[in-house]
Amino acid sequence: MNIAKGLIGAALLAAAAQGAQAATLDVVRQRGAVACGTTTGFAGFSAPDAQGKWQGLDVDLCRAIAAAVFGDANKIKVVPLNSQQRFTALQSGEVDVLTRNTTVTQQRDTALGIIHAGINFYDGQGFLVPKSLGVKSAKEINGATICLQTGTSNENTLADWARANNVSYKPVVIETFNEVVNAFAAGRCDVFSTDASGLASIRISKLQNPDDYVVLPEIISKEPLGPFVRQGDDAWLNIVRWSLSAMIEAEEYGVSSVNVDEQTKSANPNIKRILGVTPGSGANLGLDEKWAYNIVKQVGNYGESFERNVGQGSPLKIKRGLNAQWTQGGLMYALPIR
Ligand SMILES: N[C@@H](CCC(=O)N[C@@H](CS)C(=O)NCC(=O)O)C(=O)O
Repeated sequence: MNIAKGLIGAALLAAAAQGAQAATLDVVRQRGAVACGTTTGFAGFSAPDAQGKWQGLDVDLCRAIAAAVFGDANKIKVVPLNSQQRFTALQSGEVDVLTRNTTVTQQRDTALGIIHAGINFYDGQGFLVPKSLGVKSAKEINGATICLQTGTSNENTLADWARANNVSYKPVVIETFNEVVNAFAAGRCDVFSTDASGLASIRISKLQNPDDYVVLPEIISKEPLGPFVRQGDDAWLNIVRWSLSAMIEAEEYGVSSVNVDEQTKSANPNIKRILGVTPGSGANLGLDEKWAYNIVKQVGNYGESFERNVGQGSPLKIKRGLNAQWTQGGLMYALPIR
């Protein structure tokens, strides 16, 4: 009787242990790399360069997490995912974090077993059209065929907007990014609709003659883009959230990859805490006290990453706009490291 009970107890324990997820930080350390889900190639945010090295604002966030965890921003494993595949890849443990132009919505943040860890790009949905269409405003696209990618929030947002504005359209929904872009380039649809950042990227990096296309002035939604992790691992959620916040706060205090060593001598108590000169924040995260120093030194602050990848130092030339610091009229407001 007792033996039988013991056996059942052991079986239950084993089943519980199998069901429980190992701590993500342990998995990451064991692997020796942070596995980040990115796009399959979306210039400025996550795409391989001519040497095959992944670059972009979202890749920088992945590198920042690696710098925080390992003191080495190169310890990343990039897992390219199309829009449809991304949530399953995170849920199943194939990736530790999604660093991939993903809009935070209430449904995604609650019902999918995943949770966001901050916002690294404030965006909104828009429209890209060939100039030859002769359309100046979204209100003139009645009756158009519109290209969209499967598994994006863009499908529903467009449907809502069209209904509210009495616009009729024919959706052409395609699963992979390259195919949907090719369909648009080949004229199989009149309009491409996705996040404005996506439209800027497609126009510059995917279309033969960018000047033949124009992004219409209307932005029809809020698309706050940010990293996602699995629910139920708060320690890992904190590491991702604070890695992003450290990049943003470093910019606020003028700490950059160029001056970070000099800044370790700063008398400013905020800078001393960010750079681990005054210890505490590293221990709080279970990381080295130089976690944020390593991020800034190896990846740069948020502004550096923005300008290099999508801003004035890049072909996209996206303006800071909503992504400027709160001190400059934008929405980037880092949680204080203290
Ligand atoms: N922010 C929207 C759209 C994000 C999205 O997946 N956009 C597409 C079109 S720009 C994309 O990144 N595709 C790249 C890929 O599938 O590799 C969302 O979260 O649903």
